[in-house]
Amino acid sequence: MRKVKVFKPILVSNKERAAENRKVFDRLGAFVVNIIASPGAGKTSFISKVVTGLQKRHKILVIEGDIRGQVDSERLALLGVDVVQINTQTACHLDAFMIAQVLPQVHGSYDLILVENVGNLVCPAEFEIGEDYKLAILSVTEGDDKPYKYPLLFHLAQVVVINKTDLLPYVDFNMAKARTGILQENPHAVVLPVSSKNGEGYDAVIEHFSKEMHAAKKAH
Ligand SMILES: Nc1nc2c(ncn2[C@@H]2O[C@H](COP(=O)(O)OP(=O)(O)OP(=O)(O)O)[C@@H](O)[C@H]2O)c(=O)[nH]1
Ligand SMILES: [Mg+2]
Repeated sequence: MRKVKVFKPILVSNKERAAENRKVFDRLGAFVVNIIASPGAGKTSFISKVVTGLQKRHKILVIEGDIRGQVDSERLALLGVDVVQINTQTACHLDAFMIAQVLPQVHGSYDLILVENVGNLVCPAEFEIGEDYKLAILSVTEGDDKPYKYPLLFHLAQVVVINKTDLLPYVDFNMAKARTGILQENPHAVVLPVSSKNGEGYDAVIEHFSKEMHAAKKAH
């Protein structure tokens, strides 16, 4: 039997690579958001709304992570935003090494880099990529119990967007229960309910990003 020596745990070396990515992001001048949610929760819809709301005043890049294909990239490129695609083949998450592989394709400067992680509520939370923060999206059709059952993401996410609020009349989603579960994991989380269908709540999202980008620029 052949033995392979593992010198460092994968997550430790990922963390080191994430720190290197961070230096590149800093050189680009970018505020970087790692967007994590279940398949279909509305990551691409959210990114579309944010791009539409901010692209007149800010230079934005989207890094799109999917197991296969470029459906979302093509959808976003129609908005005129720069998009870089990563296909993970089998992996259920983006890691810092995958991000590092595409960074040489990124030129110029960006105010905001939005990373759409692979649709999954669990694995992506475990891997840092060099982001400023993780943003979780929970859609009301998934149920108000998700923060209680999948705690890691809600523990780590600085911002939690509750999407598809236009569907609230049709589903048993208790907003107060969801909010309590999120805040139990992270009392400092910013919770932003939105509808990507009718645009409700996006004024607060755009204001939030504008403030974060401004604060990050001042800090550098
Ligand atoms: N009613 C309603 N539908 C929404 C909303 N946001 C997204 N959708 C729909 O939900 C479906 C999935 O949205 P996407 O934005 O593609 O979701 P995603 O998380 O990017 O999906 P994957 O990339 O496949 O994981 C699409 O049919 C959207 O039109 C919303 O706020 N309200
Ligand atoms: Mg998508």
